[in-house]
Amino acid sequence: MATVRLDQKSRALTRAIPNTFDRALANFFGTGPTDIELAKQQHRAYRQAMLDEGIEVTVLPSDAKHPDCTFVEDQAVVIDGHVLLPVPGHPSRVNEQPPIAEFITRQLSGTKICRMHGDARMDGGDILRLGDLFFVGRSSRTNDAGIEELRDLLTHLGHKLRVIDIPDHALHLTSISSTPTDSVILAPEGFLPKDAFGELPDGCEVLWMPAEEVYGCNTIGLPNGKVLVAEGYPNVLQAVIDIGLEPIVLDMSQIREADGSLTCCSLFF
Ligand code: CIR
Repeated sequence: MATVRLDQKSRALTRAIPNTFDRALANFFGTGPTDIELAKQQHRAYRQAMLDEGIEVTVLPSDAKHPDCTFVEDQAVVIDGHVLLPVPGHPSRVNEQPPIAEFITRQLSGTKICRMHGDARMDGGDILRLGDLFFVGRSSRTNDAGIEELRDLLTHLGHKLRVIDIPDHALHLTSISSTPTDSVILAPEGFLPKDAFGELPDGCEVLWMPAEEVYGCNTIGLPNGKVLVAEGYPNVLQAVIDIGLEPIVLDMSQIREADGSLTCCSLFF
């Protein structure tokens, strides 16, 4: 989940891989998972890696009617303890949300929950946080009305929002970038213009990776100086080591087949 600072990552919600995972949407990184058992194993290893690093991990049951239900990042936006429930940008994913909304509402009781409405559409995977600066992708899943609803919440919380146009050959902003720390953005060459993120606060930087390592640019930085990275992206691996992080490398091959990256599979709250 890319809407929390490092120090806010103590609890993560995940959702098990359904037996229908081979029918997940797949139009970008993959052509569809072929080995559901392996996907489940990879998902277990992902959860275990977070548990091993002291994150409290909850697993919601899967929902066979929704092959993409594992990708919880898209279904709720949690910012500084406030919750925005987006209308997901793909119709097949709209009804994944109720159990996630119910869980988050229970966990953050007393918090005001905002629900997107009307024509607004957004997938949580289009939001990226760098310290207290936010970016949102305008994509095939996130429209201007959705962006304005996010902006209202961020303005209320005193945060700034910058909009980035996502090219047609990418799904979400977090499919092509991440913030392994609160001062570093990893992004691939050739997907976004070099000035896409605008002028960054002092001490912050974008580390540009080779285009062929686009999938590897999605990482999850943890509060203890470790970082989850996908297996198979040597430049990304070296980049996180060079900024002083200790990588934990995970095989994400079957999850990638469904266009899912590391952050897509969790919701920090
Ligand atoms: C989809 O197309 O919606 C899923 N197959 C993948 C969602 C990945 N989520 C993300 O990038 N946040």
